[in-house]
Amino acid sequence: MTDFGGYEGKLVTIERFILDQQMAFPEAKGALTNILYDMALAAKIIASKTTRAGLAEILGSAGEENVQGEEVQKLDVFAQRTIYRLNDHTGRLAAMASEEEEEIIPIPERFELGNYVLLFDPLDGSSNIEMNVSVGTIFAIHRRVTAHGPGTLADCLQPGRSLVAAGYILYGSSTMMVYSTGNGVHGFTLDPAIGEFLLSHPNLKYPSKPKYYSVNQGYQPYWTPGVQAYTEWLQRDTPEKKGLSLRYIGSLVADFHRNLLSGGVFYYPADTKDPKKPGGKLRLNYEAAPLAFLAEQAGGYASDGAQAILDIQPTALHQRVPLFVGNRMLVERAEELIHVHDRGAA
Ligand code: AHM
Ligand code: MG
Repeated sequence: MTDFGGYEGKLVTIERFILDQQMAFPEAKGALTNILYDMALAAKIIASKTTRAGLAEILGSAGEENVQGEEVQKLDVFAQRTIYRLNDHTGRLAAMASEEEEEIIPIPERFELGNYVLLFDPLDGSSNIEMNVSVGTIFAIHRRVTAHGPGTLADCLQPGRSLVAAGYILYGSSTMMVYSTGNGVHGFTLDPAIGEFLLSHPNLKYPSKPKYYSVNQGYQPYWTPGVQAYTEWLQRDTPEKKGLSLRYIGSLVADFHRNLLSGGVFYYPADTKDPKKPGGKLRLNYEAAPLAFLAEQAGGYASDGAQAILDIQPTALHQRVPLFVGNRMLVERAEELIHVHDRGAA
């Protein structure tokens, strides 16, 4: 049974929960709390669009967009602008960075600067939208390291270990926001009737008996021997676990979320398919690191195959990294097998 940690039988909005956490852990200052509120608001606005995604063309051709004088906007661009506009003027951030923008995004000069930087993937898996498959937003919040003035690249290139908060929003059969400020992982489900996120998954932990492995098995011919051996190990009954079933949505937030609830491992390894992408596909700063932060908070672990994702010092804003994330025991096994098979260790 879910342990609601004192909230049993109560309707707890995300605002109330965040405020309670702030009072219990006063080091989580007001500004951080407010950035989380703003992400919850962004989630509602983006969700209201993604659930109408299939209608955009019909409405557009019926002239609705023309009346407004607006063109039908791509949803990932819409998500990008929504998050930016909700956060540019609040005085809480020194800079932002997004998968959609090549360089870091400065705070306009006319607004005050704050002590945090926000990195985000506004709509991950957006190629899935046309097929009505779940997509997600991922965000990561660091305290700035520079003393004053506009935020710099150095403020954004911090290891995941320094994150002060991270989370994701999943636009699925319902909309969920899941976040951590370093005091456990908490999930909220949007009740569209009242427009509020309600606490539905307090203190999430990976179940000890994992069920699923998630990987794009279509790339198997390009995998290294270590990843091949690892996948075979996952499929078999072993002393530690029963053989796992394969589930792969191809939408990182949805795959991560399912494994967090059911137990399992998601991996997007480096492979030999595209020599231009030796680090796999996923991005360190706003995909792998925030999910790694949540995974460790939920009793799991994330690795690039050799070391903890959270310990990697980023060198570029959009750098890619191999990612193995899920139950700790499963991810550590990936490290062992990659070490043995791909690095020539005994
Ligand atoms: P995107 O950032 O361009 O949307 O790509 C990221 C997505 C992830 O959601 C997902 O895990 C991965 O791409 C799937 O890639 P593939 O189709 O190669 O399996
Ligand atoms: Mg992405």
